[in-house]
Amino acid sequence: MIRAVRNPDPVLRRRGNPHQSLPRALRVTIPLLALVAVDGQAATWYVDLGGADVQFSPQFLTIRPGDSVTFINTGGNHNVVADDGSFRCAHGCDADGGNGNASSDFWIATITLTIPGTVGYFCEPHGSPGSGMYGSIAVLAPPTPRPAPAGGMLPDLLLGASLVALALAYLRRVRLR
Ligand SMILES: [Cu+2]
Repeated sequence: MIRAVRNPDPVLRRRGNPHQSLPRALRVTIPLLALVAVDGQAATWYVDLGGADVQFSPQFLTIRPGDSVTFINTGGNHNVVADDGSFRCAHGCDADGGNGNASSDFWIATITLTIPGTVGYFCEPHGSPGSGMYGSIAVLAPPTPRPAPAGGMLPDLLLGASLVALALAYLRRVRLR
């Protein structure tokens, strides 16, 4: 018996046409679930361009360092360009040997962000940094271990000893009355 098993690997899942094979809700939910279930493992996020609205959707994303964002042109002449010039993509990205010129073809481009901070981006034909067809990706700082309280256990021990001494002094005074 052959059973169809859905491959949970986001890299393999991107093969073929993810826009047709994955409903919008799943494309959002799967990375979210992956993020919750496999803490610390990189996730893939999806951003649609164009289609019925000349905008990025979702317009604002918050991801973890090492996560990937896949932009999918759903219709119209678009590209995606970082405000700081760190990427310019459409049929692939300029820096990776692709062509970031705006195109009305169906195209998919994936970037991976590792440095914490916020990266703004826009579509050259329809926007500029912070206006028109634009968006941003906030990359969270990696979680840091909570620092131990200053002085370690000593303040707690001193406080405890003081309370015991006070209690003993009180008891002695009560007994002497
Ligand atoms: Cu556009």
